[in-house]
Amino acid sequence: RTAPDARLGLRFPDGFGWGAATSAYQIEGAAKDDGRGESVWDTFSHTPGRVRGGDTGDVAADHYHRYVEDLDLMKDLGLATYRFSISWPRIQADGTGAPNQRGLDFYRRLVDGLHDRGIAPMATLFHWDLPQSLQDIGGWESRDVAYRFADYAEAIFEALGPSVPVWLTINEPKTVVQNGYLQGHHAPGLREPDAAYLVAHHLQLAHGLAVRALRATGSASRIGPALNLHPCYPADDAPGAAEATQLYDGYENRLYLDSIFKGAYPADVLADLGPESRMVRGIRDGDLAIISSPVDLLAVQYYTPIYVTGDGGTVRKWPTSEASWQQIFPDGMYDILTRVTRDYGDVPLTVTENGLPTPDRLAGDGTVDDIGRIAFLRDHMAAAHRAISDGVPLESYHVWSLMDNFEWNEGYEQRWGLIYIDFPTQRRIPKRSAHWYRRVIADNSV
Ligand code: GBH
Repeated sequence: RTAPDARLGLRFPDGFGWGAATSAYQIEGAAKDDGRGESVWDTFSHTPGRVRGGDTGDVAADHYHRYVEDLDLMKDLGLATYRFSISWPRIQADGTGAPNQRGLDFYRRLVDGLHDRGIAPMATLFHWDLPQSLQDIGGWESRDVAYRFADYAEAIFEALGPSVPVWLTINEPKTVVQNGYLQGHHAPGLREPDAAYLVAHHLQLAHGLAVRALRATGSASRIGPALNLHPCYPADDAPGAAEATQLYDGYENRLYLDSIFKGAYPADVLADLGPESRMVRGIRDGDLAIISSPVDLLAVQYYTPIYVTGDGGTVRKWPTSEASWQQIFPDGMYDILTRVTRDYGDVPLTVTENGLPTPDRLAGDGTVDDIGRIAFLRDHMAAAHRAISDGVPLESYHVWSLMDNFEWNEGYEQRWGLIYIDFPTQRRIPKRSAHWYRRVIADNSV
């Protein structure tokens, strides 16, 4: 085998769901259309020095206006499932009160357009674009915001409930905690460790309240969390590396998984935070019962492993992509999928994000050759296939991302899409990886 687009001959189970993913702030643009309010990412991206090149999501890939063309591109790829997120400030400009009909109408048109093309919608309720008005009253540090989220979820379920078969609650609570409140690279841009884990608790609470809100409508749709999980490995045999890895895993994975699937936060993490931490003091009787409300599936997002040293630091072992935080390690996909099945039972799994940025260029002949993306996706799909063969109940897989988009603090420089966006003209050009993926989907095999 020489060419990355050569076939491995790995056939997936009949009906396996091949998909692609996006999120509202990263693709929609139309920041002021139809009564949309401001989110923390509008504030953050418009603050000088926060995003590379001063980029913002004001226009992004203009998907809000071009969604019909984008739906046709999805159909052309042969997608079985499309994961997108709903912009809270389009539905409630200030994060509270009666839903904005024009905002709901956009998602109604999108969902209908997916059904018309035989594509199953998978909708995330929250992919980081918190209404700024709610940040002004404390954001996720405020317990009340979890209840505001439940009201928002209820309004969405009432408007769209039955036509969306799979709901995801909160995208990557860990990223809000770590990047929004520890490192400050994401909105709201804070560096407050004590606040960060209280935020984690309130995000988990919000997740559980949304699960209950869906059940209260009597909907037959399924719902679950969307967690970015990191397999953690000791960097070496140094004394303490294994122990440090265990605690690291607690903060990366078990904090979120155990609270949902076991109804308890991991004891080692709670002990490390300490009884006086704002999080531990913020946990009330009954919260864990809400957080562990039974879910129908677990959405896993896998990008990179983490190697932990004896002093609790991290090192790189594998080549990185254009994103310096990402080490390319396909076996990590196998490890994380088999691990969640082993530790949390046979809850159905979906991979809702996996991908990498590549240095894509629009060539003179109008093509985009992203052969590195093909190799990456092929190797990760092969690892997912191996996990399925070993009994993991994986039902679908979504490439991050359907199209190039606003990559948060990195702006538009990193290109993650199967479809190239020429941002000055908003022209869409399926990359070589898109043509490759179309064949994978058609053959149900890599
Ligand atoms: C996902 O996050 C997101 O869900 C998605 O929106 C995003 O576009 C995609 O992956 C690609 O990044 O600035 O060095 O502190 C993946 C987890 C968390 C990885 C934040 C990058 C920032 C690293 N991401 N992290 S740094």
